[in-house]
Amino acid sequence: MNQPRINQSRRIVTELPGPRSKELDARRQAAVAPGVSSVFPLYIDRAEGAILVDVDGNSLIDLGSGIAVVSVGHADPAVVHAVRDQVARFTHTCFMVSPYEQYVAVCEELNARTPGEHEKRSALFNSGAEAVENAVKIARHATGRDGVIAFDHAYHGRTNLTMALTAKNMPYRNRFGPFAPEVYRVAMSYPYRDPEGMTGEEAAARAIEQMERQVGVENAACVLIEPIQGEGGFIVPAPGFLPAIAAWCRDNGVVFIADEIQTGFCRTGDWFACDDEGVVPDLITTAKAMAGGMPLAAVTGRAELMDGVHVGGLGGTYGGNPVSCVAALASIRTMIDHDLAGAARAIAATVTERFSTMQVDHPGIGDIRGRGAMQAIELVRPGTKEPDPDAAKRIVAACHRSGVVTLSCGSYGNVIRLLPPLVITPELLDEGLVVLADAVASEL
Ligand code: PLZ
Repeated sequence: MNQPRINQSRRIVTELPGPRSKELDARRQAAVAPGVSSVFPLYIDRAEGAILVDVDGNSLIDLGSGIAVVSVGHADPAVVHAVRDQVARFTHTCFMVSPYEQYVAVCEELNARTPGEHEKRSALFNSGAEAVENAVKIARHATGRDGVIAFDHAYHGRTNLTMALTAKNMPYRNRFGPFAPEVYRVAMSYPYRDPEGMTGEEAAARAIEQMERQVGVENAACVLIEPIQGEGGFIVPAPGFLPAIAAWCRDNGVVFIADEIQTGFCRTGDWFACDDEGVVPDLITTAKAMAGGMPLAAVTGRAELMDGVHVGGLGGTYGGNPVSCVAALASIRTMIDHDLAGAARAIAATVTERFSTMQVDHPGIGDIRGRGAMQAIELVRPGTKEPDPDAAKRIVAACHRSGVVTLSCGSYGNVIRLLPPLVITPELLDEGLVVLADAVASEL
C-alpha cells in the first residue's frame, strides 16, 4: 500500500511542461471552465514533504504549499494514516444528523489553541469563505446590527458576501455583482505605502475615524481583518495597529473577527498571527493548514457570542466531515511533535537573510516583509514605489521553468510570496532560494 518515499530534491527530466502535462492540458482546455486557472500547468502525480512530482517525472520544489495549506508537508505520515483509517471506518453521516467524536475533538483543539483563555465554542465548515460567511452571521446575530467593516487590500473569498468583503476587482469581483450590502471598507496599515513614520496607532486612528464617520458605532456588527494580509500582498500592519482596532471594537460592542485562514496554524511562527501582539479576537476564522490538505474550516469564538445563535442556525451537509476532522487532529499533532512554529521562525531567518542580500543588488525590490514562513518581496520600478507587476510575473515564470513553485500576490500584483511547507529541509529551502535569486538576477 505504501508509496515509495520521494527524494527531497529537485530533478527536471523533461522540458517544462513535459509531454504528459501538455496532453492533460489539452484535455483540460476542452473540459474545464477557463475561469478556473492554474499558475503553471504541470499536472501533479504525487507529492511528499516539499516536493511535487509531476506526471512526466519532474520533481519540483513547492514554495507555495497549495496556498498555505500543506504546512505539515505533503503526505505527512500521520495525516495519511489517519485519513486512510477514517475512510475505511465511515466517511460521512452529516454531523447535523448523527454526530461523531472527531468533530468534537477538533472543536476542543480549536478552543484550546486559538488566542485567549476565555470560554469558547467552535463550528466547522468546508472552506475559508464559508467560515467567513458564518462569522459574519454570528456577529450580526449577536449584535443585532448589520454593518461589516473590512479593510483595503483584504481577501476573504469568492462567495457573494466574501466577494463584497474582498478589496480587489480583478479577478475576484469583476462583473460578478451586485454584492452583498452593508459592507464598508477602511484604510489598512501598510507601512511601506503609508506616510513615512506613521505608527500603528496613527493608522488605527485613521481607520477608526472612517468607521465612525461612514458606518457609526450603532450600525457596526463587526470588524473583519486578516492580521497579516495574504492575497493582498503579505501586508504586515505596523505594531500597535491591531491592538488599537481590537480595543475600539471592545469599547464599542463591535465584534472583532480575525481571519486567520492564511496565517493560522504555525505559519507565522506562532499558532496564530494574533498571538504576536497578544490580540484576542472575539471570533476567529481558520481553514487551510488546519487539516493538512483536506477541506475543513472553522469559526471559533467567545461562548457568549456563539451560544446566542438559535439551535439549527448554523451548519451544512459536509461541514466537519469526519475524514477532514481526523486529518486536522493529525496535522495539529504533527505541528506540536515537530515544533512547526519553531520551524517557521527558522525559515524566516533563512529567507529574510537571502532577501536582504538580493535587495542590495536589486533596487527593484522595494520592500521585504512577512513573518515566519510567510515572507515576500514587493517589486517596484527602481528609485520609486511604482508597482512592477510585470517583473513579478517574469520572476515567478522563471522559477517555474526551473522547477520551483512560487506565487505572486498583492493588490498591484507586484509581490512574490513564499509559503513553503514548514517541514521543508534546509537544503531544499536553500536550493529554492538560489533559483529565486537567479530568477531575480536575470529578470529584474
Ligand atoms: N480568507 C485570508 O487567504 C483563501 C485564495 C485563492 P477558501 N486564500 C486563497 C483563490 O484565488 O481563490 C482565503 C484567505 C483568507 C479567506 C480565504 C478563502 O478561503 O477556502 O478559498 O474559500
